[in-house]
Amino acid sequence: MKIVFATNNLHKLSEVRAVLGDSFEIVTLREVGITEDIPETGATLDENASIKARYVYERTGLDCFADDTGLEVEALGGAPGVRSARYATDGHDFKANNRKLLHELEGTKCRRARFRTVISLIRGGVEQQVEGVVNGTIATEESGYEGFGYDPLFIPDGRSVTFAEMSADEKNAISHRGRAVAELVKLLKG
Ligand code: ITT
Repeated sequence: MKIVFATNNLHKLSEVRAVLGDSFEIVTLREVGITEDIPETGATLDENASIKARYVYERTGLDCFADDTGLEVEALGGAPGVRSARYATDGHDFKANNRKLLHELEGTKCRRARFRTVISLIRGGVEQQVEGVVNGTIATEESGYEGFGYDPLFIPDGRSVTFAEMSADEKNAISHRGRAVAELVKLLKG
């Protein structure tokens, strides 16, 4: 089954490909001729996932899905949340985002956080949403080089290492995106 994944994030693409396996052929934005950044103007993850998926459906008429993900930190009232990509700067500067997060949490005892992924699927013109969540804590310094984004700072509950210290398979087995994609598979196979 062919389906377009509306992302420009190559890390996401490889994580999702690994979970979806061989039964689905993931087509990239570039392969369907969409080279521009899709504007993420929504106020919530749900809205942005929907905006990205609808953009692709309107342009191509193909079955597609989009993921919007945010890191929600309890002591920061849920920030950076929907602004996770542009927390420190206008771009996707992972290093600067992590530095800012550590700075904001300096001296803070409560370091509880969660990653949340919302996926919007459009199939046959009908849209459905699923989500995946993983709870954890924000470390006091970066560790590990795997993954991307806030992974070097996020220690999922039940583990003593960050996502960036895990293999892609280990992260996918418990992560927000792994869980959301498992729900997506249920929709696609249902
Ligand atoms: P697309 O919109 O093209 O899919 P993006 O990088 O803009 O890619 P999001 O808006 O969904 O993706 O993600 C916002 C940011 O959240 C992203 O830039 C990372 O900093 C962070 N993020 C998302 N998923 C993550 C993960 O699995 N691990 C660590 N950080 C993550």
